[in-house]
Amino acid sequence: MLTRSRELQLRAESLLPGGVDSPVRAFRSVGGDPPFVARAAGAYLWDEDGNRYLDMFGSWGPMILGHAFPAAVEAIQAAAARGASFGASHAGEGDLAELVMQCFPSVERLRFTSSGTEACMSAVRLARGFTGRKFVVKFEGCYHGHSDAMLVKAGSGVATLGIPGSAGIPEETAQHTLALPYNDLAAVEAAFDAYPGQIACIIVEPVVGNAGTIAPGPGYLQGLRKLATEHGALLIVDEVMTGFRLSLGGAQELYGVRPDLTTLGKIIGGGLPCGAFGGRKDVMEFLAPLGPVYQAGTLSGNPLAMAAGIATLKHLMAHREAVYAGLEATSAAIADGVAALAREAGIAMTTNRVGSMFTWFFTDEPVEDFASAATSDTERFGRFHRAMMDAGVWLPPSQYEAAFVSTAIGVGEVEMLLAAARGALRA
Ligand code: KE4
Repeated sequence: MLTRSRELQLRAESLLPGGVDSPVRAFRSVGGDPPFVARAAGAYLWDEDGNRYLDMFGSWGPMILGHAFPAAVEAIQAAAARGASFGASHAGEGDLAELVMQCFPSVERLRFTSSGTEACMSAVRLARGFTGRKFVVKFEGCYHGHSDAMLVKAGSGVATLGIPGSAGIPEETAQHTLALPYNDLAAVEAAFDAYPGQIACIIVEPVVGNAGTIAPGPGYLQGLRKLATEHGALLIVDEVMTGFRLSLGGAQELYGVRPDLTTLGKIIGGGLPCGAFGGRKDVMEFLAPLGPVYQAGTLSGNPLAMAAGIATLKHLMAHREAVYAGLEATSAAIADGVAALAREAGIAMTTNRVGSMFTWFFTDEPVEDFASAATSDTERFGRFHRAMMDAGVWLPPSQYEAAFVSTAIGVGEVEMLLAAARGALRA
């Protein structure tokens, strides 16, 4: 007797490559069939067979307030009743932009997109247009969406599937992307020496989430800032994952670094399709219709996405202290609790956590870049993941992803997760 999820998986595989609309959802690196989600509320997902799971990936970051957050639901419903999309200016764009700029003082102008990929792709094009330079510096294991220039030694699903990059990207494109080791300032200095006056920008995940969680070393982000300024390149901080997550002002607030451009996504749309890029006014005004850099989108600034983002940010801003202190305490209890269980069981585990994003690496090495992340026993991670799923805890289905904690996760959920992990670590 097939489960309903299995039936739906078989149908999906006859319609969508791998049965999914995004590769990481396919559970390829952890094994087993992905359950099909029927509904979600608070800290939980329910699949089509009525099984309940504690959600530890929150739609890959957006659902920081948990699922079906009442204020967001009401805002989306009200906006839908006024029309789903206009393809014309409306007040919601300015309303959300004002909230974003209150959180990110470095953002003097911004533009909304429908995804983080679009935000990063557009920011890189803008940096190239503003500087007149071709080369882009990124870092191994970092993921900035799936635009051609960014899919060089990328993280997330690219690392999960163990593919070097992606087919379909001409060498002529990839050659202008310099992928360097993360947390290595000397490598960046050498790149500027090798390509004097030719590097348009550095784009960086200020806290890496797409190789699993990796924090910047002391002074690393400040070092990137200094090198970019010295060499006339723009610093793009990709806060698609960290924005509104690590603090209301993301990683740039936490680490005190001021980028030239910031990219945003995930939480900014409260679960609806939304991204944004913004920063220095003089740079952003190179964008059409003011300047020569073209960028556009049918659904950019979509009224429903704006409404969901506004409701989400308003709650985060109104309850800032309680939200981030609560996320810190809950995340520490979960991440450190499982780490302690692994120690007791004599299992090699390195735990990297910044705020409410974290990763348990099945390795005994410190994880400070993609090369060290790749020493992890991904087969062991797969066994752990499957056992946790069986126990009703849905972790991100890849060693090279971050787990995310929502404000809907309370003491009861922490206890349930630790009880599940006690057994799952022995799988
Ligand atoms: P999207 O195009 O998926 O909205 O955003 C791309 C992106 C850009 N920058 C960072 C730092 C990101 O983490 C992402 C997307 N993150 C992945 C999860 N690691 C999305 C999940 C997926 O690909 O299905």
